[in-house]
Amino acid sequence: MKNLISFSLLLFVFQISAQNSAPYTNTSLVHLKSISPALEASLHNLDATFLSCREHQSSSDIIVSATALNWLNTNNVVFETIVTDLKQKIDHDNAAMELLRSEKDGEEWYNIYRTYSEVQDKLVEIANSSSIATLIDLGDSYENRAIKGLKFSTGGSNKPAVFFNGCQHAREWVTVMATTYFADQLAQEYTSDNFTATLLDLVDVYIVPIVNPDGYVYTHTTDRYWRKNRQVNANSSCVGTDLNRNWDADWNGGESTSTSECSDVYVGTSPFSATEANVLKNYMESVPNLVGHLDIHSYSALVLGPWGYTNTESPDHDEIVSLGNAMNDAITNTNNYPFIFGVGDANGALYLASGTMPDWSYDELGALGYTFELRPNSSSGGGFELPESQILDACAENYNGAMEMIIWAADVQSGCMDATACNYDANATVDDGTCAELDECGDCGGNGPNPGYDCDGNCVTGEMLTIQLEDSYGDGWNGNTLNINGSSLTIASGSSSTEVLCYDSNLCVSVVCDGGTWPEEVSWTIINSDGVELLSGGAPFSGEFGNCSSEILGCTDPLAINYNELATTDDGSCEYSSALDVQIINLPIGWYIFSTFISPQFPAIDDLVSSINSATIIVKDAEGLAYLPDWDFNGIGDAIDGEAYLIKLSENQNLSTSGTKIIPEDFVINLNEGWSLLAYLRDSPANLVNMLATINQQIVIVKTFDGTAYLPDWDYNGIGDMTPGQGYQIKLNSNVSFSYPQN
Ligand code: 0X9
Ligand code: ZN
Repeated sequence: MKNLISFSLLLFVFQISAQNSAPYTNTSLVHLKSISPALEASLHNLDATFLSCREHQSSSDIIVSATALNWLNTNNVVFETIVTDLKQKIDHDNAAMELLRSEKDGEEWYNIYRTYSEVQDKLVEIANSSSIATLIDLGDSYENRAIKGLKFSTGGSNKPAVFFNGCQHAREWVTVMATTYFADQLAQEYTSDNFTATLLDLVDVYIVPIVNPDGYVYTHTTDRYWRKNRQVNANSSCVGTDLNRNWDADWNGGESTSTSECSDVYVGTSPFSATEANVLKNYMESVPNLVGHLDIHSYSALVLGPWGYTNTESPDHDEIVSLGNAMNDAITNTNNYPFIFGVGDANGALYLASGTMPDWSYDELGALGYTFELRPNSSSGGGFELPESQILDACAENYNGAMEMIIWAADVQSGCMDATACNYDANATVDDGTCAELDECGDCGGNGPNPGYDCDGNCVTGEMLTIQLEDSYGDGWNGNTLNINGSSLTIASGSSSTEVLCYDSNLCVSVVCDGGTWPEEVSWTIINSDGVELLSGGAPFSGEFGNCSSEILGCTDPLAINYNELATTDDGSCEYSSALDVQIINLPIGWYIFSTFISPQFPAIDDLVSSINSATIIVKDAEGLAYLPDWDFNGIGDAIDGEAYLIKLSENQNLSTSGTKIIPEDFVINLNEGWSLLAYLRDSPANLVNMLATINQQIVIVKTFDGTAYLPDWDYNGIGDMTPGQGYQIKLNSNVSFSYPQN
């Protein structure tokens, strides 16, 4: 409740301070499966904002007003609504992040998206904590904010250098987190990881998380989906230049560009007319021996090599493809989140673009210039608002991809250098920590055969699964895969496919389905050889079937004497006692002290009194520990044989206890000096003086629940007989051990 109150309070406070959702009042985010040039033009006329850059020709993520939404409906355009109320979603995300903003220790810093000023603080913190990181100030933005970064260098000259930057596009928040994380990790691993230390001794690394600070601040304060910088345009009320169209590489070349100041891809008045592009250009030109550049964007899950303005292959094509694939594999293998590598329009995965930054670093500086488009791959995966829970995944993917560029620049042969390992690489000059051993099937680094199979791929269990895969749109699974028992299944094209797999029904089989676009079209069913459906689902999915609950065998019948309440499967071992001993105890309303001559079959106090639960207010033991049925609280645990208990009832009750009779002459009762509760363990009444004769010298007083007493010093027995079912208070002048006479 407290959290709810503070959450709504924060929502309220934050709405006053941040208005980045305001432009999205009454807008929705929709997803179009196919879009013709005519439809695109109509949507532009309706002021729709296009977001995604992947599969641009065949699909689009678009922000639409209520009017545009109506228009789509009345014109029978097929679309899917991803976010109904975009303003509400942005407000909600903002408020959720505010709750965590003060938590900044270690990886916590990466749990939410951070502001410009938080990132500046982090850069200072990293520089202060690392012997090889220096804070660099590249220059000021149009609105005079510092464009800062970190340089990692161990000194020396003529080393190759690589340059990484995020956030040319203001709304691509995850790129700020990923580049900062990259710097943070390099600083830490320089001291903790030999491989990273070796690389950083060979290569100078520059990292600039926010190259568009004005735009970034604007996405926090005013407009969550702002893309360009915040430079005023002469003769236009529209603000901003697309920094990634303002570089002098096919500048204004017509591929995904516009000369309209109001466009999101406005090229500016000339190359480097945008203050920030000019600051970056000057700094990068001053870096000696720059061999690689990585411009980090989101979203679409792509690795793009030069050129971006033409599909013509560049002179360094082979090397570009080799490094591009290495980076793409490293990213994809991090969390099995598939990225696609390509040059130009990446085989139609997106569009060509003129005037981009990496094409300039390639054409003008001779550095291999790449673009990353980080997670997600689609708007249904969160678009620019990748869920905060995935920030660290995206950071780890970017880290592994970017590391490949450093490895390439270091020009080392990295690999396993342990000659006894199955993946020993005699040419390796740096050990990268990947050394592995042979598994039982002789596979290097493998995990043995999949359950159900032998090493030759034969199905040794003979148990088969049929898996039916469906795609509702009929165009294949668009990169999604169903991973089950070591096999990765998909539909390459068309609407359905059936596969057969071996498995072992004695084991738990995990099932994961994800990894592609259009997950909402995916469905599948897993059926065993008896035709029983074991599991079905869509994408994304994570689950399991088979023998998954850890099974405990035993007797599951509560009436049996060997009942095991932890057992999940009955193994036929239950044993029943032909005649349970039973004692009925008459309990009066109000307080009473009771005891039993039975060792109960179910000794837990709550089980023992379960039949009179509704009338039971409290049960207490001699130490004052309590069982409170109304609170379902048992502080006593099990009733102990030979002990008496206090009980308070709201009405008279008969308590039935069943189990085995205690043999009184064999049962030793130990009582301490002072007050105790005393049980009576015989099955018939008998005079108290006779019953307690063996400890008579040590008794100060014996009392019943209602105050009747036995006082040996006065030779007074007000109690008379001890009665089965009753308990007594007893005060002793020393510790005693005794047993009752036999029944
Ligand atoms: O349009 C861009 O600047 C980039 N996409 S984004 O969604 N982040 O805006 C893509 C640049 C295109 N690059 C190549 N085609 N190589
Ligand atoms: Zn971008």
